[in-house]
Amino acid sequence: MKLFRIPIAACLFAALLTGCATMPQPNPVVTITDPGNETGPITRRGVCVGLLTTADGTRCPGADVDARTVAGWMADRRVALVLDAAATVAGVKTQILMAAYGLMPDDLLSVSFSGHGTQRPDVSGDETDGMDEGLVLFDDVWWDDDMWLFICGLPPCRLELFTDTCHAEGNWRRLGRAIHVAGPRYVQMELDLGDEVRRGEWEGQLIQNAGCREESYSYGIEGYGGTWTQTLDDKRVAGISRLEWFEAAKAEMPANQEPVFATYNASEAFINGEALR
Ligand SMILES: [Ca+2]
Ligand SMILES: [Ca+2]
Repeated sequence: MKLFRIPIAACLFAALLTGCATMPQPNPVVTITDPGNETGPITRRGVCVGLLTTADGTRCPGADVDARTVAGWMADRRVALVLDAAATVAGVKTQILMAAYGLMPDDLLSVSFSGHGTQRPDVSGDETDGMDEGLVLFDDVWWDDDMWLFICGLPPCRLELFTDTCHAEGNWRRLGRAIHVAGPRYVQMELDLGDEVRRGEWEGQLIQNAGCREESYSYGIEGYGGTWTQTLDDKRVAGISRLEWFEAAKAEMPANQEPVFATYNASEAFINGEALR
């Protein structure tokens, strides 16, 4: 979602003016739900991250609602709901690692991020648009390059990302990803930029359900949620496939926010598999 960051120096100055040297921080919140039925044909786990507020006091309208909404889609599995002060870069990585522990290639790990996204000039030469994208977590930004290397360290599984942030399409980067365009099943392969940026390999399968294109903004309303997440929620139908669900929700989106369905090494069975049950 659109980011209006308040410089840390300004926050400290404001704190000194009010005689408050340390700003109060909310307690970390990680709620683990476990229906205890992980004994089906595959194991399913979820991590839902929402940042209504970051350490510098920046608010992201509706991000907390989104995390709870997505967690509600995963009532069949163990879910870690990671909010605000618990959603530091280290905290989010830890929750994903714990959820991924022991997963096998056909198992499903669903991870959602709702909060602000941001950009910086590309530092590694792998961006066709010249900009890195990052998730604004509680204490710092989790940049796309680092996220991809982190993913490469996960056990091979089926990883489903829901990212409702500004610049969401760019939250992870890897050559060879495919963008699925609604309507004709046209698949555009990303440009090959050379061996130098061919770093990081992962044998798992990835689907990203992104709220907007990498150059664009996602929007949300405090107390209601992100436009993309809530539109997906409106289009929830039992038995719908992942790609059908994406396309049904995308058709309802306003013209200023175009969601993206991107994949890496994902099988047709994963892409067209049942999204909800
Ligand atoms: Ca980019
Ligand atoms: Ca990058």
